[in-house]
Amino acid sequence: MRIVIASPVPQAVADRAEAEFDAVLSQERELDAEALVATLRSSAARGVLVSSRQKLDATTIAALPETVKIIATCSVGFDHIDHEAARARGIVVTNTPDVLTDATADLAMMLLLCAARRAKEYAAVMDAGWRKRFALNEMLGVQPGGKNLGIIGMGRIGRAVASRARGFGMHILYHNRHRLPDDEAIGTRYFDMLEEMLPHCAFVSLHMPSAGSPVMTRERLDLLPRGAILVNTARGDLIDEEALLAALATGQVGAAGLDVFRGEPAFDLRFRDFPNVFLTPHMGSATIETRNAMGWRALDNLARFMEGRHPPDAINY
Ligand code: 8YV
Repeated sequence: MRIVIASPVPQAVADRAEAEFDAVLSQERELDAEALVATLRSSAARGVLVSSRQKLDATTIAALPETVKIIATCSVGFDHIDHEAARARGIVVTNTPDVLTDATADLAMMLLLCAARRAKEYAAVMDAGWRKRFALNEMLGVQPGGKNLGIIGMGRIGRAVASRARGFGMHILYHNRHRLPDDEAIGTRYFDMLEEMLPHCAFVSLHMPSAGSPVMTRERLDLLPRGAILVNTARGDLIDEEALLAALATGQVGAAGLDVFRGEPAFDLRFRDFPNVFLTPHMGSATIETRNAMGWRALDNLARFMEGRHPPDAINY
């Protein structure tokens, strides 16, 4: 089956694609929507592998040639694809769950610790040459142990973060669409109402899909204990960024670790002005092991489709 790989992928993934498929690769650049449609049209490919950076909105889906029957995204989120428009055209959309859980949870903990322990400020001191030792009461961070971490969205990644946070001695509170069956066993406390959970959370980490509107609004940020620390490795549109900037300016939010932003890769440059905000460029799944596993998983979905079987990670059929 001919496929288009619309984004540069790890070499092992490219090698497998070329071995198992009639693959049209794009190892030098991400194909934008226009180039993607043109390549799919000229190649008459039946499948395409994309990343979360490629936006396949209704207009792009409508422009896809009839030959396209499956879109395999190398991401667990699929808010960059109008999967209902794809379904209306008989196009299956698949994602890559599970394989990026650990990498993303690791980055969430990294951001939590970097925010709590003033990593950006410490790095700036060293970059400037570190000329003076700090006194016992200077440049102090906060310790996660013994503190409450509020997890918003207790899916695979949320649970993996909870497991890591417990290792740091944190107590896990969570808000989710439903209560988990094993709260007692894993020591978590469920809150049906986010507004009831937030006043108890010295730390909050977001792990839910894009909701189309902010979950962390000004009102909810104001419910947090003063100085709370916010982490986001999920989606930028989950936070009212103007409200967060204001909360950071007053100290209501004491620090933040952010990997995702509205309007990526453009992001609100005012976040750079805060020494207590640690920023990363949407790299939750960005490890060698995970990006290979994601590519493998996407190719598995394409291979199953090629064999006439339903892809295991289909999200719209
Ligand atoms: C992607 C992401 O993994 O998986 C997701 O939903 O948010 C991203 O981290 C990455 O952009 C590769 O597509």
